[in-house]
Amino acid sequence: MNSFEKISEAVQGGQAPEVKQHVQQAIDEGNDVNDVLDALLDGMSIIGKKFKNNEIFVPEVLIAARALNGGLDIVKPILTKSGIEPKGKAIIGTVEGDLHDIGKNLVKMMLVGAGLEITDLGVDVPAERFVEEAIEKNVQIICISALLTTTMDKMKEIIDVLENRGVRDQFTVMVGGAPVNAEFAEKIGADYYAADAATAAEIAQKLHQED
Ligand code: B12
Repeated sequence: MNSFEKISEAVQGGQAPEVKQHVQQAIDEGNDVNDVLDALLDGMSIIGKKFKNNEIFVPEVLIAARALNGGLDIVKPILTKSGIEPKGKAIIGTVEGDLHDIGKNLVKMMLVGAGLEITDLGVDVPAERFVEEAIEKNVQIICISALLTTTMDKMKEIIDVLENRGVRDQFTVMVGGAPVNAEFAEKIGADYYAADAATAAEIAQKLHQED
């Protein structure tokens, strides 16, 4: 088994110390940190499939998620080491009723790496709070994550609150998460959809070049 396979296996097994050890080893061997990240996500993606097929249940998923986060803690400083002045500000959060935060945290990490200053509102964030924080922190971009088909409509609610308060034009709204796609983003009136964290960072960077 190569280092990447070991990382993926250890995430699937929820073995936090092993994940950290293999991640560190892969980095020390000189592997590209993006490939190490892919190996971590590969483990989680397999867990996702097993969860879907009822082969494993919430506790196993949580243990795998904790192991994944241990590995992410090691790659994070490397991915975010941009050493440049913030190029703009964004807030990010997961919608009300939704507790999934692994993808959100990855997007946050990549945006920090792209040079943005990020305020993380966490999970289960009501629409009003997204808007209040965006205004108070004077951000340019509002990033919204949803992982459940039952919560993705909360994204529309945030856009409605922005419109009702007459501030919709002040912000760029970017949405993402497994059930979300470009068509849904357009339907609810979001400005951008990104399928993954790297694309989200590319979009954010482009937006600032246009300023
Ligand atoms: C881990 C997990 C959990 C963990 C969450 C731990 C945590 N701290 O996040 C726990 C065990 C708590 C959990 C609970 C539940 N879960 Co869950 N969970 C998952 C699982 C297996 C993986 C999600 C994940 O982290 N993926 C890895 C990350 C990296 O990927 P990602 O989140 O998609 O993020 C990427 C992109 O989507 C994008 N992105 C994400 N956010 C954003 C935001 C922006 C702005 C942008 C641009 C991009 C972007 O970039 C990310 C990185 O590239 C998925 C299965 C799956 N395949 O998605 C189910 C899944 C999402 N869960 C599901 C369900 C049903 C539940 C529960 C209802 C189960 C239950 N019966 O209790 C609860 C709901 C709890 C709640 N209220 O939120 C279903 C949802 C089905 C649906 N259609 O709605 C899924 C799809 C599993 C399934 N197939 O049945 N879950």
